[in-house]
Amino acid sequence: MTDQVVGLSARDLAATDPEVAGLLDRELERQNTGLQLIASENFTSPAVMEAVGSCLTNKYSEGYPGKRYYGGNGVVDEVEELARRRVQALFGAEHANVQPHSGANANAAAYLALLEPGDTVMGLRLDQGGHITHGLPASQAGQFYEWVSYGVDSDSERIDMALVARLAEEHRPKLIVAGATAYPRIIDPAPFREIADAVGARLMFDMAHVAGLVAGGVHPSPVGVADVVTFTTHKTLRGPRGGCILSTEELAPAIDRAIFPGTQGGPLEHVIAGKAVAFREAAEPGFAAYARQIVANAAALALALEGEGFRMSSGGTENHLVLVDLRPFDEGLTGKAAQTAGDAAGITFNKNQIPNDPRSAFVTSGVRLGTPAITTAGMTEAEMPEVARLLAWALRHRDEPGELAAVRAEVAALCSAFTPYP
Ligand code: DSN
Repeated sequence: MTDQVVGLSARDLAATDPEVAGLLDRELERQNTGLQLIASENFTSPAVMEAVGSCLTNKYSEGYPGKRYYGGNGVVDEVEELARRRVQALFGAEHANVQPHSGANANAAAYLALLEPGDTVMGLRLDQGGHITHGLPASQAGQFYEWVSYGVDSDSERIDMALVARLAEEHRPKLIVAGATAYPRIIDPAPFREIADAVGARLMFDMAHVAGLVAGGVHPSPVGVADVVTFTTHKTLRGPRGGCILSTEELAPAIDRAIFPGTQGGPLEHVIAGKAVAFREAAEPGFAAYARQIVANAAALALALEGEGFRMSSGGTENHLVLVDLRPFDEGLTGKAAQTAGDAAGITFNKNQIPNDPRSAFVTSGVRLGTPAITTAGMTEAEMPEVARLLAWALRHRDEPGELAAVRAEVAALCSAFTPYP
């Protein structure tokens, strides 16, 4: 092989593209030495990353196993079938589509399969934990469908199921969407099913955040309850970045058509191989223990944060995240300022509105912290008081670079015993 064969001599990234290699090194260092508390992130396994970085990235495979538009897809068909079989077995689903590039794509396709433009859909308010694909006016779904939003009860800050029932009765939606992106409690699919049945609506459950908790048996499964279940593979499920749709057999043709050719072209078979690896990992007995530990860590973190003067929205957590009201800790502290201080201290999380937040989504009075990644790194309840102490220290001294540097050093010391990619 000569250097004239473009690219094939470029086997070593550090030698051929030091600029990109240097950036990857810096990001690896950040992930290894900081506290990764973004609730929707995780550390996937080297086996998953090997599959995602494989030769499957070279292959075009529009269509589905056995029905492709291009040749050469014998192996790819086996990869995709394996991923489908594994995820169906993992969740007990009648049908699976493993091609969605992301959770947003999975949701867009589910809507395309189930709705006509102008149909009425119900979803959780975005400022009370819903996702942008659950009706943000600027989103594609927000423009195509009529959204009616339900919310949380203002005292308990839990989903107000009486309101869901009343709005469903009043608006007769074609589809009810359950699921959230920033909600610290279990979402039980059963009462949503009852309400959907009472008004003749379909039920979709977006379990992007809790797919790993469902796989680990810690949260009730919406599979077999909802008509369609969408999720991402990279959050609590700890796979590669991507999406997936589970459905009844009856809806399978509509779901598959809605992904291809409805909303996507060529699938990312290298990512689908990574999904297959992750589905196998999630079926191993150790994964249930991991899922339990995520939740135990979040509960311990909530207690420790309360001890530092923060308030937990809804009074605590039953899943992988806490939604923290910063105001009792410091009335003047915004989520935006907290996120910036956290970045300087090596503690990564995101600003997030709390229910009935007087501040905008860009400023916020709250932050969202999650435990999937630090649990993968090996932390347990024992480390949570230290995590809370470091966070409170950084936020108390958010305008003092020297103090933030001192927190950064202690964060690195803590993380040196919990390094995801040594
Ligand atoms: N961005 C994801 C989250 O952080 O919840 C949802 O898509």
